[in-house]
Amino acid sequence: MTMTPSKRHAPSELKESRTHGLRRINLGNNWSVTPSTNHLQVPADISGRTFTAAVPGCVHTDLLAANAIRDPYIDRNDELLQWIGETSWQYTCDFTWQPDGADHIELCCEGLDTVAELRLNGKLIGNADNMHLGYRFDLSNSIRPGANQLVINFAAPLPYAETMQKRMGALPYAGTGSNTPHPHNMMRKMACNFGWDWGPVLLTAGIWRPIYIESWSGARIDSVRPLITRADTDFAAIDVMIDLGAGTKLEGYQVNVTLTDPEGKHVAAEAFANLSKVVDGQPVQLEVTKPRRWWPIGYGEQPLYTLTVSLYAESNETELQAWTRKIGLKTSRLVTDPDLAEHSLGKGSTFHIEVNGQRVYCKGANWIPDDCFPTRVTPQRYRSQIETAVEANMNMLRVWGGGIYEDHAFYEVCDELGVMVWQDFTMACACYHEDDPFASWIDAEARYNITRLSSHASLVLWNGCNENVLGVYEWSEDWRDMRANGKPWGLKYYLEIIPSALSDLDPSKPYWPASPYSGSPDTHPNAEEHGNCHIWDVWNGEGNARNYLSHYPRFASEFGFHGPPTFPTIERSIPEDQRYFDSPAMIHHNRHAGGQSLANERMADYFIPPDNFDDWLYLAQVVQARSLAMGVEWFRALSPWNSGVLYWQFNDCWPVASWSAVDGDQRRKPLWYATRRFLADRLLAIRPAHPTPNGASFGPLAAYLHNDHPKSWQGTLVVMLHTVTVDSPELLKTIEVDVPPRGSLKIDLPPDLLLSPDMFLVGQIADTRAYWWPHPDHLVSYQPAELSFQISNPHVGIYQIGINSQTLVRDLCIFADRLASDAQVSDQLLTLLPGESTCIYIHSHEELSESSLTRYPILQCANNFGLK
Ligand code: BMA
Repeated sequence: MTMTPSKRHAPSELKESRTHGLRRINLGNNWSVTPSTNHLQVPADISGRTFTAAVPGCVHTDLLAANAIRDPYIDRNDELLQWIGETSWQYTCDFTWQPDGADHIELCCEGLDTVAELRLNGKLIGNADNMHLGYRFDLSNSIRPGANQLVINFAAPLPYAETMQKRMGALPYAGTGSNTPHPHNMMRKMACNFGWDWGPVLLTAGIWRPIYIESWSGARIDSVRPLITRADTDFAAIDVMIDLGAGTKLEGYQVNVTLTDPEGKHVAAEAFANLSKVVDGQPVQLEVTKPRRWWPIGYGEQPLYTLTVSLYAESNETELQAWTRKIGLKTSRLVTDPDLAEHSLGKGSTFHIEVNGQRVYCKGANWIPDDCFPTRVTPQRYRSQIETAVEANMNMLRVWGGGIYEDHAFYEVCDELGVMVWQDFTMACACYHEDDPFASWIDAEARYNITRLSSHASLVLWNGCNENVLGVYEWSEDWRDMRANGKPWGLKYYLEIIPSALSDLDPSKPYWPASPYSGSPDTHPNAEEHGNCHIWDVWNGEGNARNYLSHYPRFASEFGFHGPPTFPTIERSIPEDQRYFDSPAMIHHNRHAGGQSLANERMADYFIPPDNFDDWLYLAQVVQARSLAMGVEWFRALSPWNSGVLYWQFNDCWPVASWSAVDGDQRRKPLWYATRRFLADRLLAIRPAHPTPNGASFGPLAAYLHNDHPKSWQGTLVVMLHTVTVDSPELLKTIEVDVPPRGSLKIDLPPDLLLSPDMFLVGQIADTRAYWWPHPDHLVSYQPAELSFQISNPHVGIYQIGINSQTLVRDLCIFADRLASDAQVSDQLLTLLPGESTCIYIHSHEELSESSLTRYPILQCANNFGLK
């Protein structure tokens, strides 16, 4: 039976519960998988074979573990594996089961990818058709004492999507980049599994989240939604909403709810003697005086309280089941008020996040599935990736809608570290049918995931979709036709179905229908004075990163610049003879429709693209980092008009040239190091005094200070005019500044500056520095860098490099990971003025050749790529 909302299976909270009444048998072992269709394309050495299956897992990772296929992340191997998505797969599990007299025996599947028929001992127990939904199937008529066999048949995803397209009618979709386009909008499977403009087509199948049997009698807690309705300085209130399992008897049971503080001290408790109140949707209300509130990182601490909901049989006070979760006391609000007064940038409406009533400046990036096969992303990997985001001074990640509703492991780290999460509902770059089965699928998955994730403190905003409103306004004729001619394209989900699910299940969190969106379906979704924007005309269209300066978004939730992965990641994925910028393998590992040639066009805005691969790699990474700095610093300069920057994209799902800061092997690209600087709490930037239209020359300049810090920022701002050839800077401005906490300031610079190609500006307040380079490098007469180094190896695995520069050196990088693939450098893209020194550290498990560290191409700087 397909899951209906009443049969909805409780999300994985129950996994942690230690219960007396409710018995759980994990079905994570003893699985095998075999191709179940005899398509001609199934290779002969695989056809008819049975492989050990990991659960949770998927077909690709099982075949890889058996060495039956080549690694799809290497070279162009993914092309050879397209048959997998056209094949049906049968998963089989043998298990033993002993009856325990329970009234209910249910199979719980937290994630099936995707269209599946389930049989126990040959009897049909149900079907599934949505990867984003959990299922619960009744086993009471099919399970038997002793040996049992569970078989799950997964339909081949690609033929299924194509059949749905024929049956229901084709609708526009996009996003697939240079991949063969497949209709990702025709089934409820992670869209990017169909290939995206940064990811390969690797259509897989499998049991991707835990699977287990639960048996119980009398009563069962299906899920708990702790909704924080108030979190003030003196007082917090929690409405604990308890959903009971279908078939629960109300009489004779009781729930007790307790809350303990981060030290384990009991702070609140309530009991419901009568479960019918729970069924009526009445909350168990908890109150906390003097709460320790949860804050985003940089705004306060992240204390986590422990909430426990226990189910008891009244007769003998036996605890039947317990649900436990760490929660944070916080409220969030999205403020979208119309502007009362005209601003120099226009008049529109605000878009900013408040946490506990305090406005928060959002700094971060978009998060995509961290692997094409999400089950490979372990809790440790989530932790290290999110720590890497925090280390780059990010306080927000947007979980993008072409992927998944993220795992608890992702959210738990964000809760702990204070990273705000913006979660999209998973609809991206497509029009969707609004009738069944889509309407019931999307309603069910929205309700399931709202319930599953509502307890996480880090979740501050729900968002309806990615670019679907933008598409019907702006994209090709077939897209625009949908809106122009009033055809259904999915707006009902963003304006009705999802808001109604949120109002039923979690009215405590804010919602926004789309990214981008301007507050009404009748206003252009990318209107910069309203709502949030995606700024893609720079990378995709007008090119030169200086064109970010023509934009003035209230909140930029996407914009990005491509850059290749790090060298060791290329080394792992691209054969040696293919390591040149436009080799077939390099082009293949860049799924953007513009491909590598677009990357070189963008490079030409700064440098003359070199033939030498080592130089090309360095310069392409520099271009990415500088371009994002151009945009992010400008948007921050526009604060408080602007209230957030989330660039595209934080991570990658395989080794690929993309817009990411961290590559597919989790290595930090130079952009990551630039990010740590341009997202620092205190930013000093030199930019034009006003938005500059594309292609126009910069008018007067200004120094901008954005103080994203709870203390005021005082000091002497000094702005000097330098030339790259002679070391005799000229003072342009000196002024005492006092920037209020969380405030910003603009200081105009002399309006009549004429900056020749060899000139640049340096602004400084104490240790915070800003540069303004008005001309492309290929016009600048850099002197060769004169550097001296003191290298020492103070501890095993740590190298210290003191660097002294007798000349200007720009964007110096030491690519130690070319010597040892795990080596990590403490800083990159260093710019030093004549006579300046700095010190960096390298961590490496392997021994490094100290003399190689300062030699080309390990060491690179932009000085070598100026005017020839
Ligand atoms: C936006 C995103 C993604 C895409 C990215 C780069 O459209 O929402 O769909 O990968 O730009 O093109």
